[in-house]
Amino acid sequence: MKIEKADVIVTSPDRNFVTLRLQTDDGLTGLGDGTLNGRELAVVSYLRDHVVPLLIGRDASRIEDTWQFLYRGGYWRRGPVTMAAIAAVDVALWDIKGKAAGMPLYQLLGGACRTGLLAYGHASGADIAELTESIRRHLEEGYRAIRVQSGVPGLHSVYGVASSANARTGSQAGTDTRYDYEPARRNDVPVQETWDTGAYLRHLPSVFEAVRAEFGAGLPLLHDAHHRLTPIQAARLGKSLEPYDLFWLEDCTPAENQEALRLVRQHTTIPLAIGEVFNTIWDYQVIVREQLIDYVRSAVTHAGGVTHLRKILDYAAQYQIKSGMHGPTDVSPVGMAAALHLGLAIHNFGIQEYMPHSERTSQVFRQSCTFEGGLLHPGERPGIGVDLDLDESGKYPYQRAYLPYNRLSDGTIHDW
Ligand code: KDG
Ligand code: MG
Repeated sequence: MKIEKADVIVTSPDRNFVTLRLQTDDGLTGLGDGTLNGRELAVVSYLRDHVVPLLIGRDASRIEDTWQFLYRGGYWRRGPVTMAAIAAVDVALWDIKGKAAGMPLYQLLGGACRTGLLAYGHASGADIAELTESIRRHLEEGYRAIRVQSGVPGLHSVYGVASSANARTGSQAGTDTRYDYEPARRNDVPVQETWDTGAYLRHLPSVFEAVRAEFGAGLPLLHDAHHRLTPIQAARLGKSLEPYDLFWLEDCTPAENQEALRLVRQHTTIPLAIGEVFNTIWDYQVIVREQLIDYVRSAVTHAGGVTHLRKILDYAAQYQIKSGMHGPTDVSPVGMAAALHLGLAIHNFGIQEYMPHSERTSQVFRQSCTFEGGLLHPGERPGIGVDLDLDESGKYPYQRAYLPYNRLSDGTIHDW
């Protein structure tokens, strides 16, 4: 089972995706996701110029060996570009192995530990009325856990909050516009937003108070602070949100400063999730060992694939830390499928982020996963269960796109 062909496919059905497609000499194909939002072409070059030439002729069944070869052999280890490229190869090889065995990937990983994966959806609103409507709509769609993001009085727009009434009313013209903040905005330069931490800290507790009053005590609620707080601000936020019993507070401090979480932990019992920008087990070494977090946020796509993320999650399991894999729409259906197989097979699954892809994306990537009763399932097809329609993907060329960035009112650039 030798790798005979390797293609890097870039397509933009409402947003950019980077997919590696491997083909073996016995006719099997495998797909891997290497999408890095806003820096996609760096991974394309890494794969096309440096990795693909090494793959041709390799034994497709040797997944761990190929992982180690790409990680150690490259000398320059870690980093989001490298680890997304390695993830793409890793998942494509797992896809091939599943097809060769005639089994869905989760079976190769040990079989299902549960019937489905609890998913959380993204509700948002510029004010409480809009947020309430958005939560209601997600509940109607079957979500049983909700991420709550809110506008802040005095700020024109806030990342994670859908920005227009139109954007909150659902699918139109084949494109799901609910999450208008999420397909990175297509501009030649990134959109600038204004941020005010004080206003945010004063406002947020009243948002959760209103949501709890409306939806009761039982609904799991999550919140993402997008790395914007200092350690002491994060500690204060955690304390002020404790009465509202959050499932987690995500990315409360900048991810580089792992020791910051010690201070947050000293002051609050709010569960902490971090790691969507981490890409190796080394990024988790201190915070897992010292039990400074409760959920690992890395995606299969950004943390070296199924092979490496499984090692991170097994390490975390020794400390009762669970998975909370990153699942925005910039993780492609291929990356998402791999996450669902892994989540089904590990014991320490916690929750899965789930933002449905647009209709166009789903026409390019034919998926077998299901979402029923608030639970995701990757399906029973051999491998990861996703097909790429090459004719469809060819209709959508790459479009330059950037995430927005923040400045304070005095012009200082702030954490994203
Ligand atoms: O590429 C960045 C997005 O994936 C990010 O905005 C999503 O913070 C995010 C989340 O929790 O989904
Ligand atoms: Mg996040």
